[in-house]
Amino acid sequence: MDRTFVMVKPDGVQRGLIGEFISRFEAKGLKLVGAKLERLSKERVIEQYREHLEKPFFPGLASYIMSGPCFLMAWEGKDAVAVVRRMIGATNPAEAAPGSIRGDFALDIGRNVIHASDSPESAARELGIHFAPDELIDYSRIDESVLYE
Ligand code: IDP
Repeated sequence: MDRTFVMVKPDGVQRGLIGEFISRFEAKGLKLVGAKLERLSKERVIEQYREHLEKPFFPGLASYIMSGPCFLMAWEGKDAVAVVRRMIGATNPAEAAPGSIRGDFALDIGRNVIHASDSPESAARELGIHFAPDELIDYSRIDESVLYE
């Protein structure tokens, strides 16, 4: 089973969309193994988005992510990293497929409501940035016996 890091960005929190997004992942069959509401420090934003540090949009991205609380989650399931990336849709909401989260709930690349890790390596790195090991919970969900072959 994969684990992936997902974060409702401040615009998603302010717009009251946390529950909607959680419902989609739960309905898919993914298992929530960690969650918390937090304001990210500048250091944490730099670590999270270190590949974009030199990009012209980085200052705007950093102030957006620090503009209010984020809702941080860890989700587990078969191919969870790839599945969640498809569920959130393309980075630019204008190009995100209808039915995806960004396709259904956002318009602007600079306010795209949600983040999810883009590879298993990023997922491991990002979960390590945002969660202590004891904040990720191992447990079975009752429906696992019917979800998987
Ligand atoms: P991702 O979030 O789909 O993985 P990345 O290319 O890793 O996309 O970009 C990280 C975040 O940086 C995006 O989700 C978006 O919030 C922001 N971003 C990326 N490109 C732009 C841009 O051209 N203008 C403003 N913000 C951008």
